[in-house]
Amino acid sequence: MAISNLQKARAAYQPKLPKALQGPVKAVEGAATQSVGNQDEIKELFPNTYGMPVITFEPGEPVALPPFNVGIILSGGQAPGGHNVISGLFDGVKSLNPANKLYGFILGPGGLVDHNYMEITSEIMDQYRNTGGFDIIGSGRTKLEEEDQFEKGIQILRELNIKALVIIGGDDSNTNACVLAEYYAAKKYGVQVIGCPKTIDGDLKNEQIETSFGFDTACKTYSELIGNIQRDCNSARKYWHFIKLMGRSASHIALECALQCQPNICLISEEVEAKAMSLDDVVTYIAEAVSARAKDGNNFGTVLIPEGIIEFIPAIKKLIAELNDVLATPEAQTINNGNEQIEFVKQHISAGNLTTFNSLPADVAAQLALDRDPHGNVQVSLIETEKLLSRMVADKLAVWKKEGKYVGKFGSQHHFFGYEGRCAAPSNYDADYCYSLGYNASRLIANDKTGYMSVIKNTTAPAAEWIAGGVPITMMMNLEKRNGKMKPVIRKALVELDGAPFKFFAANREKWAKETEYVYPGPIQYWGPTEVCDQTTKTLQLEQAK
Ligand code: FBP
Repeated sequence: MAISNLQKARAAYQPKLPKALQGPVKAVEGAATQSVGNQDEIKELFPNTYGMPVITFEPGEPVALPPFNVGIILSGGQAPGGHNVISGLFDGVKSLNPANKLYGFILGPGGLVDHNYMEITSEIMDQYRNTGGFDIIGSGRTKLEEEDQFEKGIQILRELNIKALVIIGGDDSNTNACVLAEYYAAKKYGVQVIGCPKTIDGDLKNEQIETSFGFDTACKTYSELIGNIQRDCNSARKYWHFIKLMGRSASHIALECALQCQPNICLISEEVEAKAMSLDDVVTYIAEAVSARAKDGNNFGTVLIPEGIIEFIPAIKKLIAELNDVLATPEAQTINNGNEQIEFVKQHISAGNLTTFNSLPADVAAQLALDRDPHGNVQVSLIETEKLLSRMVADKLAVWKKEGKYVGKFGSQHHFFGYEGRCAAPSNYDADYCYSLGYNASRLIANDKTGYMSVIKNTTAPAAEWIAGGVPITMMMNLEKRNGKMKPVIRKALVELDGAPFKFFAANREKWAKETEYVYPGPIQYWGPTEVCDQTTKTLQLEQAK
């Protein structure tokens, strides 16, 4: 494989580990846990894995273990640092016994079901250390939820003599990991399942999980690009740039990029919902800021748009909820033509929702009525909200111009940053965090844990002071409607409007809207002063500020 000089230099980087993981460990158990919601129902659904204690690792005595094998799956969207979770796990299992083997299932959970796997040897592993991407074994979005899939899985796990399976994924994939752990525990199959918190979206976090990996690097990559655009914008002074940012539901990415770049406008979906804003309210909000800047002669600016915003506009949210139910009916499942599907939903939704549906531009309405991803989510990355909003803002400004209320010139450019950041080479933070998550997973396995997520805490401190351990996945669950049925799922962490990151943004945004106070963060740095290279996200820093 041909590699760049940066990749060569990066391959030599030895990620840092928390002190507790630098030698043999002992597992210290906390109190019994409860799920975040629907406790009776979750307890009944997960009788073997409910209520387990939080685990913290502390330095312990060496224990000789017989050799064992481990399987690993990368699930869902790519996130920077996935290869480091695997290298941490690889080094962790080898440190317990050099005869231990690590098998990777190819192209996501489907690889387990289809028995498609490879052994990850040290020669293979060394080519991927500290690199971005998931290409070592690939990823996929197959949903693991049927008994038949679990049974096919156990066949290959037994054949390869695998003691534990590590699933690296977001909230949906870790929900599946939890269901699989329970199933194997109930059947007494003797295979453990451990989860790892991944997603650039940053929405798999809670009291126990500080951040999902990849969020740091992805936001820094987008912020570099936004900063470059802002510099262009401030140089040419002729365009408004509408920049959509990934993050299927939560607006963590948009908020973090706003904190880093100080754009003129950043929409936060959670606020749009809380204020019950309509699409027209959102458009008016942007148009007013454009108009105010035009009065100062500034016919340029930046608008950050979280990709999931459309789902948070209350009327559209209501429409999507009904569309989800309609699309989950057996009758809808038999339709495989886009136009027929749109006609079908139009005939089956309530009058109120039909009015909302018909009021949307045809391309947006069509996307909402088309197929969901395997986890039942609207594929928001396919909806061109940046173009929709700029078109609507232009229309509004044209009306205001006629009325003499707007004096400027409005030219727009559109961008969508998502795939640009998901496979970036991990920042030092993600390189260390991910390696620690993987290494830590090997210790959870060695301690015979199942149904746990690998967690590393206190990560705004130097890596040596990070706290390693495990959290029962059932603790994060509640019941939510998916594909028309109530299902146990991990509760998604949305932006908290009373949280420190949003409050900081809200306290500054009026100034940023009017003035041109752009920050240009520049590219991720790997070598140099620690304040340049090793700082994590502003979100985490604000959340953890004492
Ligand atoms: P995960 O939650 O699986 O990590 O994926 C998140 C994400 O990157 C979203 O930001 C985006 O909406 C979606 O994946 C895009 O999905 P796809 O990779 O299937 O195009």
